[in-house]
Amino acid sequence: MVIACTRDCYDTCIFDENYRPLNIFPINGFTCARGRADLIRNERNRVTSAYIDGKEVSIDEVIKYVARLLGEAIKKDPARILRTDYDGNQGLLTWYFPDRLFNVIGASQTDRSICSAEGHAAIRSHYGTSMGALPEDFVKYKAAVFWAFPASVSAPHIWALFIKKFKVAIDVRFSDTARKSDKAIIVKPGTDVFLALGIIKVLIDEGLVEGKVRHFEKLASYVGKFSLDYLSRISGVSIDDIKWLAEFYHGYKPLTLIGFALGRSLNGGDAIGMISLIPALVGLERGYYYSNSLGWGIDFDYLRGLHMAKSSRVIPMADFGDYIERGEVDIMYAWNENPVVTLPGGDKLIEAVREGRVTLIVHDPYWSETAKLANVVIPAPTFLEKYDVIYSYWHDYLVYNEPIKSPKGITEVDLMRRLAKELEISHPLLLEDPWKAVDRAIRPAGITLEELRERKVIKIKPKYLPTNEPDAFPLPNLVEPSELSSYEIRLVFTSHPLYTNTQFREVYGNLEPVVYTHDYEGIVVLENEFGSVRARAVRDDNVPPGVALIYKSSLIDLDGKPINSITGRVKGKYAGTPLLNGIKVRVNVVSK
Ligand SMILES: Nc1nc2c(c(=O)[nH]1)N[C@H]1C(S)=C(S)[C@@H](COP(=O)(O)OP(=O)(O)OC[C@H]3O[C@@H](n4cnc5c(=O)[nH]c(N)nc54)[C@H](O)[C@@H]3O)O[C@H]1N2
Ligand SMILES: Nc1nc2c(c(=O)[nH]1)N[C@H]1C(S)=C(S)[C@@H](COP(=O)(O)OP(=O)(O)OC[C@H]3O[C@@H](n4cnc5c(=O)[nH]c(N)nc54)[C@H](O)[C@@H]3O)O[C@H]1N2
Ligand code: SF4
Ligand SMILES: [Mo]
Repeated sequence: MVIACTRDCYDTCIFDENYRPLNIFPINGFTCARGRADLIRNERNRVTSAYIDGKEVSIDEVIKYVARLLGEAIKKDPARILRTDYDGNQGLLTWYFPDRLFNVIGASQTDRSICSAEGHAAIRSHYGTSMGALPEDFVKYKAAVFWAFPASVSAPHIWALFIKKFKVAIDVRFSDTARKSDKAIIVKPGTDVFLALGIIKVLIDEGLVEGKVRHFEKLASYVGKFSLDYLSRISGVSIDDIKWLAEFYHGYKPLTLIGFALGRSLNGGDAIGMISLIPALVGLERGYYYSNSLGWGIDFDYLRGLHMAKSSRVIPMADFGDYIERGEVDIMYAWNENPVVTLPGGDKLIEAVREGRVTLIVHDPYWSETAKLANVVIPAPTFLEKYDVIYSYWHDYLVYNEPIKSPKGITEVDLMRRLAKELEISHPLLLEDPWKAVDRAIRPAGITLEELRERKVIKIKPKYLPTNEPDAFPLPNLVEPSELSSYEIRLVFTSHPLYTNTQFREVYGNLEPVVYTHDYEGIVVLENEFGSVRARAVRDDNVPPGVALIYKSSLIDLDGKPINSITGRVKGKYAGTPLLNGIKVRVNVVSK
């Protein structure tokens, strides 16, 4: 029996029945601070009963109540029901399959753009697939470039494979990864595309191109328009360092690892697209890694039932708060996500629920901020308490998870099916056996459910062939970041080693909202056109002037307000990903 950690994490550790990490490549018998604390966490801060307006009720009662709410709303206008979900648990049955109910009733959805969508779309626009190197390929490289990828924190098993190799980190600050690398290149927020173009320019001008990219002539004539001087000035990277990087690429042929966080920055999609071409130019095939999730062939659309039913409306996550504020949503149903904290404009959801404009229904194992706010709370079992099938966005194992703890609450699949029954909806999507659907969804990956149940962990054969025709070679639409006036800084966010997004505070406590900067100290108000939040500024020499760093696990300000009150609205060009990294704010020091 095995169990994979289902959290939103590159590594997807696999454990034995005693919850010891398996000693197989690339898990290699170790885990992180969260993996070590999962059994303890499982007993804390749990939602153990259902609640309606704060009153404890049975699961049967809550199902009847929610079905009635949904039923009335469907009659009025199903598009005014917004279901929202993200990757609190990456299981095929926990995250994907339950979506069928909401597609069948024609509810609204978010565009699920917040994390990796921008880069997937950008890389696919060049290669037709975003599938990159596998862990097995990683170990063949003698060097690596960690580009906006603080992997020593955000992906400990990826980092471990490069401990003894030559590493370059490209970041806007001296991250732990940058400090542990052999060379750190500090770029100005949102200007990586200028740096990438600089590297491409040197490769072309100095005759260092050895490989092919589609439409090479178009690319060459495009980069020919820029002087190295200009690209250096905008990116803040010296001409010497740009040349060094180009020669390093040519000489060392490193693997390029591109962090998701880049997709949430200015010019993010274009930066990822251009960066992904650099390995090809020096003759490396699949010489990059971003996310492999779309390369396994798993039919996520089938699981969600998109072959038969679709949402009536897609709400961009970047505009989440605005839709709520404009009164476009009456009922919000959230699972596997903590949107009060993690979505732009979460403050608008708090206001709307408190004023009775939105009825919030939450299905979660833990008392998240969203669960605490909700009108209706339904307990969910954790990944240690239910059967599921788990894939990784890095390694190539598919895992059959079996419970090692007795369940608290009702699974996502059971809840969806019981709601459908109560609503008297007998759509074939909702009648299909969930395991049959899983079997169908994993067959294109060359695996049957029967085999997986027997062997528990199976390697998937990746599909490198383009899944879509690459578009007409997209060239960047460069946006130069605006100048900072005095008291203005650019906020960036990063992972904390003890938490996954908002998870794990039941073990490691609440993180104070601290903003690490070069210049400020004391209690500060961070303000922009969307509002203001209060945090504690701490001086940090690893953060250059003009930049401010916040851990993405401390997104509640000193007054209990989501820091995401001041993010959003600006969307990425490829997938609409909200601009989070590099947003400009004014700093006002209010006390020491
Ligand atoms: N300002 C700012 N905002 C950000 C980011 C940033 O860098 N800066 N990062 C963004 C990114 S990259 C991401 S991915 C998002 C993450 O945003 P979320 O997905 O909202 O983050 P999590 O904290 O992982 O929340 C997941 C929720 O799922 C619940 N959960 C866990 N397991 C299960 C389960 O089995 N079933 C159910 N029903 N629920 C479960 C957890 O208890 C938790 O409440 O945040 C985004 N928001
Ligand atoms: N321990 C831990 N691991 C995690 C998570 C976690 O919460 N905790 N979250 C998981 C999730 S949901 C995700 S999406 C991934 C995210 O993991 P990564 O994509 O690896 O990145 P982040 O941790 O978000 O950190 C973003 C980095 O980008 C830098 N940065 C910001 N703006 C720019 C820019 O314009 N250019 C460059 N070059 N750098 C920039 C920041 O300084 C920071 O170092 O990690 C996953 N792994
Ligand atoms: S959070 Fe990541 S590194 Fe930690 S146990 Fe889970 S998969 Fe492994
Ligand atoms: Mo993410």
